[in-house]
Amino acid sequence: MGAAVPYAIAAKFAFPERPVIALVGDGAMQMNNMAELITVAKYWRQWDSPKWICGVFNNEDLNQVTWEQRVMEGDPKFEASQSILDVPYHLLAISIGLKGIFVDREEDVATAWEQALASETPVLIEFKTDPNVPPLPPHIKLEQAKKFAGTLLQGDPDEAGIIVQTAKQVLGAMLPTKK
Ligand SMILES: Cc1ncc(C[n+]2csc(CCOP(=O)(O)OP(=O)(O)O)c2C)c(N)n1
Ligand SMILES: [Mg+2]
Repeated sequence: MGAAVPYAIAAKFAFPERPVIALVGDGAMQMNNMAELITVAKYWRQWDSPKWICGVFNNEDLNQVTWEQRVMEGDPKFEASQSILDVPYHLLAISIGLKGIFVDREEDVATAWEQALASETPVLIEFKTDPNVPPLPPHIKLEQAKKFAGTLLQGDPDEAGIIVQTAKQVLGAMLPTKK
């Protein structure tokens, strides 16, 4: 965590003519990547191409760890350590002279990337994402399923959303999709 924006800046200095894309969680943004956007604002005009994009996934959660705790330990989400502030990352980008795009609808995702890749200024795209979508691996071990079920039985603060999203994923994997 915290490496994506500094690494993307380093990559751009090494290959300024190439597009560079950093994909960052909101927790990692708050850790230190937000501060490094200021470095982008300071130097981007020196780059041969301005194409530098930061995609931020705003789920207001340290989600990987929240799910590790649910599935590996059987512990419900511990809000005091896991929930994080809803920060308007795209507005921060705009306030320091970068382009900021906010996306909270699936149908706007493709247009946002098209705009970002065509931009003459570095861009931050903020994607509002759902922390209750379970990161289900293709093969679930019995132990993981038991811990997950145990978490729900104990009462997770996000239980309703988790059940809906789990059902969607499981059904989505079984039902035929349009090719
Ligand atoms: C420097 C550092 N501190 C802590 C961790 C442990 N860790 C792994 S994922 C994670 C949460 C990440 O949250 P976020 O960036 O919001 O991404 P999300 O999982 O929500 O997509 C943490 C704390 C880490 N990998 N690196
Ligand atoms: Mg997050």
